[in-house]
Amino acid sequence: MATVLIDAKPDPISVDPARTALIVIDMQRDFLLPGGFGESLGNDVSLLQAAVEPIKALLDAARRRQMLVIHTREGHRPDLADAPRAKIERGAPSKRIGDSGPMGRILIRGEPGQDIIPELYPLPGEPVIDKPGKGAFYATDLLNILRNRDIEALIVCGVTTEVCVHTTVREANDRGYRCIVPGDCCASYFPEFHEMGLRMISAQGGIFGWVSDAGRICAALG
Ligand code: C5J
Repeated sequence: MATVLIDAKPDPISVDPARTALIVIDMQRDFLLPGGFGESLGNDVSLLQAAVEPIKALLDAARRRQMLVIHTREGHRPDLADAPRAKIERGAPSKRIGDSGPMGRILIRGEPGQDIIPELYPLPGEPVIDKPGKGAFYATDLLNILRNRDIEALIVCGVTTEVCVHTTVREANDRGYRCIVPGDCCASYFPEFHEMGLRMISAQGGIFGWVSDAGRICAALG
């Protein structure tokens, strides 16, 4: 086992890259580009662009180390059978899940808007998890994939910090995974939620994870 030491808060953390997966959460057009789900909820989607370049660097480093790289996409069946009514009807968006927009039907699997942005597109062989909820473990086969690869630590990044990244890290922590969150590889429509979301993870001795950044993780992975 060749471990590497990643500088992080609250303490440096040692991981074996062969037993560590990089999970990139929901870097989809629907959240990052105008005309998608994020904008339909009244958000300034340009704020999420900050995470793209740091994630690219992290993807390069993880792929060089032949680590398991997993991508997730939030989205629903075209017939909306897996979309709770409470989710579809929540708030008063100008466009709702399933409605037609400039990138196809909003947050529907198979539509251009639901797919991952070209800059961070998965390579062949990298699992893509389609998830109906905010957490990547809910109603997906993520846990099976991690167990079959003997993964014990996760690097979790993507958007948004306080929603799908947080939910996934909390789910993973409860399942026994040590989670490292590179703060600059996450973003939110609410900068203050991003800041507080990261602080929540590493507070209290790392109550449900560690916080680092792309530079430190890439330096450790070499
Ligand atoms: C949201 C997500 N914010 N990917 N989804 O609804 O964080």
